[in-house]
Amino acid sequence: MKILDIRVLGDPVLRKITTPVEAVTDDVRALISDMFDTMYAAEGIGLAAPQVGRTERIAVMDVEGQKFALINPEIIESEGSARGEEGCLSIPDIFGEVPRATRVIVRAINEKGEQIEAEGTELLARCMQHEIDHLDGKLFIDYLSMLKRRSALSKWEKIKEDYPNFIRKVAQEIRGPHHSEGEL
Ligand code: K1U
Ligand code: ZN
Repeated sequence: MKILDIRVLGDPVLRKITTPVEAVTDDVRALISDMFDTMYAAEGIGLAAPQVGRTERIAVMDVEGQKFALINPEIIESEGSARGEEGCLSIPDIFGEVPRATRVIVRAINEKGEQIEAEGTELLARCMQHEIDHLDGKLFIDYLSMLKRRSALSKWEKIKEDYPNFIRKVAQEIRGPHHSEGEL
């Protein structure tokens, strides 16, 4: 189990466009495993590689038990639109309403190197879009109106002092599919 540092708003890595993964190697699988550990420790429902300082096109998510590691994901179908509140592990304590498609189909490669098509609706669809945005250097605050974005950024100016060098250290907690509550 390895918990990685999370990069927060202001770290240039969050604005980089990621590089497609050419082969699903043991190193890629190790990164995916560390990303899941980090996501569970941070109590998130998703995590993208730039959030842990990496530039590979990889995201993980676990939304109500629907768990995916998506390598080189792309949205191939989307429908509907709904506004919903989002947060981001890289912008702690800031929230905002973002319009997203309510159903998407994502084509990706899984940890075994197989091509998959995953359907997401509601929160899973939202999470898939949020994570794929991270892989394109986009953050949920980019969707806010100028007024709301300004207010979010001015709040962030104070909060960011808690994260020297744009690094968020995540405390190790036991959570996730392999551990039951109360287990040490
Ligand atoms: O990528 C990330 O920063 C993770 C982020 C993903 C996300 C949050 C909300 C909507 C869509 C995608 C989080 O997991 S932040 C944690 C969080 O806000 C949350 C946790 C449980 C249920 C719903 C949201
Ligand atoms: Zn995020």
